[in-house]
Amino acid sequence: MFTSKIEPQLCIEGNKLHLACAVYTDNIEVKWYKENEQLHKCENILIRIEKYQRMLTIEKTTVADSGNYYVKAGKVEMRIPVTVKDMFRRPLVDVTIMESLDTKFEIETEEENVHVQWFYNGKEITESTERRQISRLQGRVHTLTILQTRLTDSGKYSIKIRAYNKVVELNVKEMPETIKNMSVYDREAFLKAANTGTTTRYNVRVMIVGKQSAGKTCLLRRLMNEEIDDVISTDGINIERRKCHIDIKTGVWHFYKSSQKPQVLSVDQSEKFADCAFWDFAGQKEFYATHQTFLSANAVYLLVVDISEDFKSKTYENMIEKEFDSIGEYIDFWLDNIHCYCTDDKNTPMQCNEDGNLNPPVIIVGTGIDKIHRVCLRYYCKANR
Ligand SMILES: Nc1nc2c(ncn2[C@@H]2O[C@H](COP(=O)(O)OP(=O)(O)OP(=O)(O)O)[C@@H](O)[C@H]2O)c(=O)[nH]1
Ligand SMILES: [Mg+2]
Repeated sequence: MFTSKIEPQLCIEGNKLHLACAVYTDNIEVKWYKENEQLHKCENILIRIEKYQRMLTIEKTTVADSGNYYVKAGKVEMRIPVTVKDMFRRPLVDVTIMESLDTKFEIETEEENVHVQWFYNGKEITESTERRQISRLQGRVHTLTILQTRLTDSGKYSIKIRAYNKVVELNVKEMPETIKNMSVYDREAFLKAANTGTTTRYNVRVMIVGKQSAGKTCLLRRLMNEEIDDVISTDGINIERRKCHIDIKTGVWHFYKSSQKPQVLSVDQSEKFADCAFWDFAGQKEFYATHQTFLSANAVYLLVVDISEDFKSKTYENMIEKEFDSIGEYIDFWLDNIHCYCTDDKNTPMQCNEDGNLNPPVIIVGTGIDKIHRVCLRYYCKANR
């Protein structure tokens, strides 16, 4: 009966499905079936005869049109498996969002490079504007992004691909009072974190430790380009924040002048710069017991040592109940202390850094060089080489 075969069909919803076969003579009547149900001509179905050709067309397919189709001529039949795939791998869905956040409508189509049209309340969005951006990624992913969504952006958004049309709702909610009342900086940070799902912050802690009157506070003041005339003995710990930022890429340290206010990094800057905080510890032995609590491995240490000091005879009275034979022994005492307390820290990423040196890094800073006579200094340098 049939002189041609119809191959299994695969199409994407919204597209036309066209089945055609040829019969032996032009007076053969054929009937079309989907599973057991006969198909008749209607708005969406076209059945045509052209001499030996017998044709069935479904104008606009849906996923529900998938199944086994049959074309029958008398007792002879031919089976045609048909699969109609969903237009979207990822469909368009309704969105509820807080004002000021970015709204993103995103779909992934089964077909590559299809022509997609976006509509807002029935009106086509023909091109990207500053706040409303249309884009196509990798040929299949199509997005409509509304930056800093406003309450007035609420409404019906639709996407049209050929005859296929899908409408979704955008519901923009007012910003809660608690967020409105935040500082500009905090609100910006909150919105950025809410938009991206993450936020990155870099913090560096520099701990300045050493014996009483070693010159810790003076060193910090000098680093900050500040005067040292009015320096008094530190009581507990003095923390200086937001006066120094470190460029993450270049590693360059930027200090702000004492006359400048502490600098708060903007949200964008905080991903490029680390806020460096200096912890200036008091050197009196009475504070040592509490200092341990603050010694963290996630820090850089500046161990300040007055190199003009006579460690053999003087340190014993001022420091803890320990005598030192040399400045080297005194420095070892501090290094042991720092590394001993810090290795207990569960947040320590590693005990040694890339150079194999113990973490945290300790930089020894010698003060009081001006108190040593030139001749002694030469001798001193030779002896400690
Ligand atoms: N000659 C000289 N004096 C210094 C030097 N560094 C600091 N001083 C003096 O030493 C004294 C103590 O300095 P600070 O910076 O307060 O010492 P500190 O280590 O912070 O002392 P505490 O806070 O009590 O632990 C001050 O009078 C400073 O002027 C230095 O390199 N040479
Ligand atoms: Mg001090």
